[in-house]
Amino acid sequence: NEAVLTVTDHGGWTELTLNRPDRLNSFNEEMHGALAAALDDAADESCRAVLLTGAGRGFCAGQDLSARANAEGPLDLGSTIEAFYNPLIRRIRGLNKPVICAVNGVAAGAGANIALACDIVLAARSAKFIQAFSKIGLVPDSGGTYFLPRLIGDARARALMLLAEPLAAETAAEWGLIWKVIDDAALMDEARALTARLATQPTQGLALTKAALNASGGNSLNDQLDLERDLQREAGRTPDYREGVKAFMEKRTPNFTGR
Ligand code: T3D
Repeated sequence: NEAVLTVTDHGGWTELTLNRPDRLNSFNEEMHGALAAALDDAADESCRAVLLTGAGRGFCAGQDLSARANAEGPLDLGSTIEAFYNPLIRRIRGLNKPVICAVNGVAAGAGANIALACDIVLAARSAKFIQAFSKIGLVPDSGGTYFLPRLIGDARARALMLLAEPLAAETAAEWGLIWKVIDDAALMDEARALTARLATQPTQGLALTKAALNASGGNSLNDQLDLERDLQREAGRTPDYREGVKAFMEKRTPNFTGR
């Protein structure tokens, strides 16, 4: 019985691979549980960056619908959102280090929005993003209605969500939905190199930057300026900030410890 999530410790950073390839890595409760536990483990300071990807030809097709199809009587999907998807998005956004997503193939439903919750999204040239929810009568979840209009504007977000048409990776990058498109064969090498590089950076400063950006969506400029002040105060107290300035003055590469 193969693990539904593969966790690889690369020494300083962790690679998490959704591993239900014959179901396009769609989520069942077991995979939710494994991913939640792995993200909680990744909060440890020994891990300084996380890479999330999928096994096989897809990234993630959202909720595994086979369990839903056999259900008798009305389902309370609100309770599964509350129990699984919302905590997952909060874990990714709240993790105190960068989360990189390598979208290796189709990302549909919650799978698309889980990718968008990550800090830096790379996608294979062949990948597609599908807000599949409307096709089965559901509402986009996992933060999609928050992230999508902010990333690409309301007009594009609305059409994607109402039509459920696939968005090609290249268009996604042109529109600012994701960071970069990479040739399929090079995706994982590039994603790993990027994650490994981030794991050598001033982790606390990156975590505080992430906190500032997370808050930006709902803050006024005044509130955001106050927050930047508070976070900068914290960043200024870190050993990595000291090291960064010292290395700059000494014209050498800084040796950050993540503290
Ligand atoms: O229920 C709740 O808790 C509420 C939460 C909701 C969150 C959600 O994510 S709702 C949205 C759920 N996801 C979808 O609606 C997407 C369903 N999948 C697709 O539309 C297509 O599979 C794709 C467009 C993603 C890919 O199409 P294609 O043609 O490349 O592959 P395929 O042939 O459709 O899929 C390959 C296999 O994976 C296939 O199984 P088979 O025929 O080989 O035995 C297919 O049934 C299976 N699969 C794909 N997605 C799912 C799935 N099985 C279960 N659940 C899936 N979501």
